[in-house]
Formats: sequence, C-alpha cells, structure tokens
Amino acid sequence: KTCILIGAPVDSGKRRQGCLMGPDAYRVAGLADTLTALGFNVEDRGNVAMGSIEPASSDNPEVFALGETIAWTKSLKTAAKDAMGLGFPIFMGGDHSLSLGTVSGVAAHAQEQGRPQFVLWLDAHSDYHSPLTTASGNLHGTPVGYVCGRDGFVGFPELEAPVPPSQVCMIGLRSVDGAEKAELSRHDFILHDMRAIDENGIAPLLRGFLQQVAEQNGLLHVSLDVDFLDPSIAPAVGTTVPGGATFREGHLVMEMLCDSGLVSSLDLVELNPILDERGKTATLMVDLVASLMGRRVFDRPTESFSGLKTGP
Ligand code: DIR
Ligand code: MN
Ligand code: MN
Ligand code: MN
Repeated sequence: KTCILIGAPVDSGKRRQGCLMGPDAYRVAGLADTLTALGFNVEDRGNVAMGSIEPASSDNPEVFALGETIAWTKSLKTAAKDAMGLGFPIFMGGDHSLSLGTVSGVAAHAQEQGRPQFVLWLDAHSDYHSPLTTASGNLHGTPVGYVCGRDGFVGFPELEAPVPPSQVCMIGLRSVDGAEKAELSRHDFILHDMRAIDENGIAPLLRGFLQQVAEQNGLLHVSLDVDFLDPSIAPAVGTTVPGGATFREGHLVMEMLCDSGLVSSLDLVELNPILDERGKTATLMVDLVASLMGRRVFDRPTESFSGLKTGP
C-alpha cells in the first residue's frame, strides 16, 4: 500500500508565522522512514505550491490574508482529490486553514465514489467560524465551517460535496468561541469536549463514531491539530490550551483508528517548529502517525468494523 506525503506549508491562516516549516520538520523527524519501516511504499511529492493570488476582500475588516488562503484552498483541493485515487494521503501542514482545501478535496472524491465522507476533528478548537463570524480574523478557525457549507466564504471554490455535520466528530474540545458554540448547537455535530473524555475515557467516544462510519461504509478523514494534545507534551503550536489529550490518549486514538481500518486520509496541522523543544512535538506527531499506520506492541483481536485494514 502507498502513502503519499504532501507538504502544505500554509501559514496564511493566522498572524503568528512558522507553520510553513512544518512539512520539513516532519521530514527531518523521519516520517517517510517510519512509514517505510511499517511496510508502506512511500512517495513524498514535495510541497504543494500556493497558486496565484487574486484580489479578495471581506466585509469583516479583521480577516487576515484572505487571498492567500483562497489560493491555498484551490491548489490543495486539487492535490487532495488527485492523491485520493493513488494511495493514502498524509497532508503535512501548515496551519489548519489547509483543511479548507484537503477536506473539500477528499469529500469531492468520496462523492465521486458514491460514499459518505466522515471527518474526525482532533482539536482543542471547533474551527466552525466563517470569514464573517471570526473575531480574530484568523482563517485557521474556519475549515469546518467551509467544508460543512456555511455561508460567508466568498471567493473560495464552490463546494460540490458539503460534509453533513452529523458526519463530523470533534474530540478534545476546550476552547470554543461563544458565536461558534451557538452555531454548532444548531446542527447535529458529534461533539466531545475534554470533560467527556475525563468522565468516559476516550475509547468509547471514538468507538461510537467509528461504528457509525463502518455502518454507512464511509470514508474517514482525520484532521489532527497539534493543540489536541496537552501543551506539556506538544508545545510547538501557537494556540496552546491547557488540559489537552495525554500521550496515551493520543496514541490510543491512533491505535483504535488503525484497528478500524476506516481511515482514508490524514492532516497534520498547526505544528510551528520555531516553538518546538528540540523536535519534541514533531517527533510525537510522527510517532502518532506510526500508531495510526500500524505500529503496536501486541496485536489485539480486531474490532468488528467492516472496513479494510489501514496497516499493511
Ligand atoms: C480561534 C482559534 N477559535 C479563532 N482557532 C484555532 O481564532 O477563531 N483552531 N486555533 O485550531
Ligand atoms: Mn484547528
Ligand atoms: Mn486548535
Ligand atoms: Mn444542519
């Protein structure tokens, strides 16, 4: 099986710069070799180019780098759609605004296949703003809004395959803006905040969602924001929020996703290498990918999901 590494050095989604170094940090931390050791054929396609910026403006004066994010969305959507036919794409970010392109691209592919697209959003934040509702103006807070078809994305590529909120599961939430919270509650997203993890354990929350994906023969895109993890283990992100997922919670999620055989594409987002401590966060992210792709201590009896195995 082939893993396709696609660098997405997107830094337009917020004011603090540095995520453009993310793809190279994953390369230096050994992502390709790690996947090769797990038995995959690995193709690193290098970095996607942003594409040409056209003049763009928003009614919200706070919006930052709109033209750039539109240009990235166009080029990454095409890259994502194309890669889906060729193997398992891993999008090495770049900030979370890259997911406007990757998720809309994989969803367009799923629609062509006649299969429902599901999304697992591992993040402290819900990223459900639109360019009109964001108070920070940082478009990395908008990808879920875009892929679920919210209004206000003027100038962005038309969305042919909006993802229904009922097919989006968010785990790790602990920083949701007031306006986002009100809008989220008007839809049927599957939302698990940190308290839900504390009270139930992360495994049953994820298992319930995976069962739903399997029952509907869905494709599953995983979007892993570094700030899903606790800042003590993953400091290299501009928007740290205390009280995040532990080392073992992170790995357990990845191991369960691997066992499910349901995952078809992955974003690694918000790594800012200039904030890292000697590659600690980049290395953890690579190890989490290893768990997702089949690294394990002992095998477990397979869970009763219907999909194909992710691992080789
Ligand atoms: C915040 C930050 N909700 C905003 N979003 C982040 O600016 O809209 N998402 N960091 O991961
Ligand atoms: Mn995010
Ligand atoms: Mn976040
Ligand atoms: Mn709805």
